[in-house]
Order: sequence, then structure tokens, then C-alpha cells
Amino acid sequence: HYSFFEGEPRWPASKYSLTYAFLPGTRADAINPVSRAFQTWAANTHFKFSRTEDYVNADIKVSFESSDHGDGFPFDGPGGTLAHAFAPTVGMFHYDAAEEWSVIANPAAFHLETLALHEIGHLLGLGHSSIEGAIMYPTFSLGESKGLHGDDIQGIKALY
Ligand code: TQI
Ligand code: CA
Ligand code: ZN
Ligand code: ZN
Repeated sequence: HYSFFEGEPRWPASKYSLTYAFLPGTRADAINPVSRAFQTWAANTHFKFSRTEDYVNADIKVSFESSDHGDGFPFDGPGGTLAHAFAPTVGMFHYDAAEEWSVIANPAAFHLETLALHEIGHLLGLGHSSIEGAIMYPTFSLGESKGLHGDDIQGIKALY
């Protein structure tokens, strides 16, 4: 079953249309997988996501970071934490640049789009789910690729 963050933070009703931007230096091959993940969430919720080049004013900022990068949650090199995203309405989503990432499912790397689906769930206000198969279920392996589950969509519908 889905869960929310403490205090159930959410985007205000006036903010159903959110912009996202990639910070300078984002690896080019991440743009399509992340954009597909936003469109998958848009297709299953009331949210609309559009990409902007204006990374200063975007609602959601996506970047690759390594070790200490100034938000109080340093990355840890290969293994351990793969990525993190903050609860509404912070709008930051960071990949750990030290990991092996791939656009297509590859047994030796982490799947960019699947990680993005999970982290966007956090950006929208979902915590972890107890339902195996949910994108918010707290296990993730090398090579794994998944999509949204009914439980993830029900979670967003319950929150908004
Ligand atoms: N990053 C954690 C995550 O996205 C960061 C995190 C830990 C977190 N606890 C949190 C974020 C609570 C929001 C709320 O869950 S991770 C998993 C999972 C990670 C972990 O790189 O460790 C997945 C990334 F859920 F399997 F543990 C993706 Cl699916
Ligand atoms: Ca790591
Ligand atoms: Zn960070
Ligand atoms: Zn998570």
C-alpha cells in the first residue's frame, strides 16, 4: 500500500502544470528517459509536465551530482544511494553520477527511466509502498526495469 511523507506535503491545486529542466552538464542520454518518465506520470494523473530550458525558474530541476553537492545529502560513490528526490514543493531530483546508468535495460547498470519513475513519485509526494510491483516499493536492482502500478496511481489520487 502507498504512503506519503510526514505531514503529507503536496503541490498546491494551482500547480497541476509543472515545468522541469536539466541543469547544465546533465548527460545527454538521460534526457529522453527522464522525459518519458514524466510523460508516464502525466498520462496517469492530473499533472502536466513540460520541459523548459529555464533551469533557474523550473519547478523541478534534474541533475547528476557526486559526493557532497550542497543539499545536505551527499552521494556515496558506486553502490548505496543511487538517486534522491525531495518532497513537494522542493522540486530537486539528483542522480548519483558515480553509478553505472543505462537507457536500455542492461544487467550491469541501473535503468534511468525506472529510477526516474520512482523519484518523480517522491517529487509528487509519495513515500514508499508495501506492494511488491509498485514503482514505490523499496527494492531496486541492477538491470531492473518497471512501470507504474495501480497502487502508485491510487496513491496520487488519494493525495490530490
Ligand atoms: N534513494 C532513496 C529513495 O529514492 C532516497 C530515500 C531514502 C528517500 N528514503 C527516502 C527518498 C524516503 C524519499 C523518501 O528511496 S535510493 C530505492 C528503493 C533508491 C532506493 O537511491 O536509495 C529505489 C532509489 F526504494 F528501492 F529503496 C530507488 Cl526504488
Ligand atoms: Ca551511490
Ligand atoms: Zn542531492
Ligand atoms: Zn524511494
